[in-house]
Amino acid sequence: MNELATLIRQHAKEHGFDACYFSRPIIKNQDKEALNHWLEHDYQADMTWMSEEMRLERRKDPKSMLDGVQTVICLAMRHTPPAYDLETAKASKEQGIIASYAYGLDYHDVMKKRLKALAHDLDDVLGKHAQRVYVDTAPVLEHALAASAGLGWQGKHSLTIHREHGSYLMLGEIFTTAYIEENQAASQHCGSCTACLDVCPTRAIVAPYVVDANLCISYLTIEYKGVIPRHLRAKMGNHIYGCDDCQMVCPWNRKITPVDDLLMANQTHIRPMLSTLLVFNDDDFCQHFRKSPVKRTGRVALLRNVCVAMGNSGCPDFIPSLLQASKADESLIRIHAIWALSQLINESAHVLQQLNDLEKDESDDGVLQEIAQCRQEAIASAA
Ligand code: B12
Ligand code: SF4
Ligand code: SF4
Repeated sequence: MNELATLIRQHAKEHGFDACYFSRPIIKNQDKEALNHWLEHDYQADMTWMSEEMRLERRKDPKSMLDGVQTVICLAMRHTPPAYDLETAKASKEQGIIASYAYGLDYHDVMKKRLKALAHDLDDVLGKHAQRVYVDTAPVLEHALAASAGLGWQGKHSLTIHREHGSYLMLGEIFTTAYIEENQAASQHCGSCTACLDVCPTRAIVAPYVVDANLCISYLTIEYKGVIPRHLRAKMGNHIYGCDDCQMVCPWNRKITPVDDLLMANQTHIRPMLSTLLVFNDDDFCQHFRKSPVKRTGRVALLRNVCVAMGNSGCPDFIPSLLQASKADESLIRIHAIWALSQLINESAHVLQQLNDLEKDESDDGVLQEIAQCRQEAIASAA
């Protein structure tokens, strides 16, 4: 590697980045075609911004993001890996699972600040040049650029894997008009492994490298704000915010070293008690998840997820708090609380009685529909 690249890497390290690689601002044709294919199948679900023409064109052409851009500096920052193994997490059913990237501060804020500070330092190193920093939300095909830069290859779960650091990483980029010699593109190291495809609870990895967001628990619990499709609820287990399952089984995450987590993992966000979350009002929620990415999802969607996790818990102790939640102001919470109750109450006759009681005071179409479906199921299971 040349002197300039070495110097930039040193600066990147000082700003807390664990990996720093360089690419030309070009997306390969096969990546453009794969993105088209993904959108044609509606794998983006409700994230309609992904198929907006202008944003799509920009995603396929990094040169459209900054006039005269010559180099994309691809950076990665590690975060604390999941603080438990898959079996333990799934077995402690009174607790919810939060994805490890969300244990601490919101990476968008932390990384953007660090990218800007690094970019500022690079002004001295690169001389007169223009630059822009991006993390996550911009129309940038981050995996494809990271792979071209040699930062890591795209695993079959679709995430970027660094040979040494694994995949518990967040990605960010600095686009610059300065020319920095590019690294060699990353090579593939998944081999014949299919562990991530096999473990995915909802079979969201519909083919190697292709994730259907409609089925992905990460999408359902974070991005999606509607009623969780009934056939997916039981498969969500106790995941209440995001999902790391496909990364937890990956052999490339087995040997990672301890991380100096700049997102500052917060112990109270690691597998919180479901019963504590379900009674959160707006103030409790905002205070508890201040500066956390969970805040972006909002209280109502989080409580929806908590109800689903309670429904999957097999713990009848949750019934009183779910009965309370089935009278919440928000119909989204009521719908999922009613479903959860129907999963936890053993006797069909008792379920039917609760449903009749709830129906009396209900006027929302969505909730009435849920009651009708739960009733049908209770009758079928009694027969
Ligand atoms: C939309 C989005 C999602 C969606 C869709 C995910 C997806 N796989 O597309 C949802 C909400 C489901 C999601 C979930 C998660 N996300 Co997300 N997400 C994004 C976002 C904003 C865009 C991704 C995108 O463009 N998808 C569209 C598809 C078509 O793109 P793609 O997956 O890169 O597709 C490529 C492959 O299909 C490939 N391909 C197709 N066929 C073949 C064949 C071969 C042989 C090869 C090699 C490649 C290949 O070509 C395509 C184009 O390059 C990026 C940030 C960004 N701006 O890029 C973050 C990002 C990918 N997410 C991230 C994270 C952390 C997650 C979660 C782990 C969070 C969690 N713990 O819950 C999960 C993981 C779920 C998963 N297995 O993907 C990180 C990933 C970090 C890393 N190590 O890679 C990113 C990069 C954000 C960031 N800045 O750090 N995410
Ligand atoms: S994040 Fe979870 S649901 Fe999504 S692809 Fe990975 S294992 Fe499947
Ligand atoms: S689990 Fe196996 S197939 Fe999936 S990304 Fe890791 S190495 Fe590749």
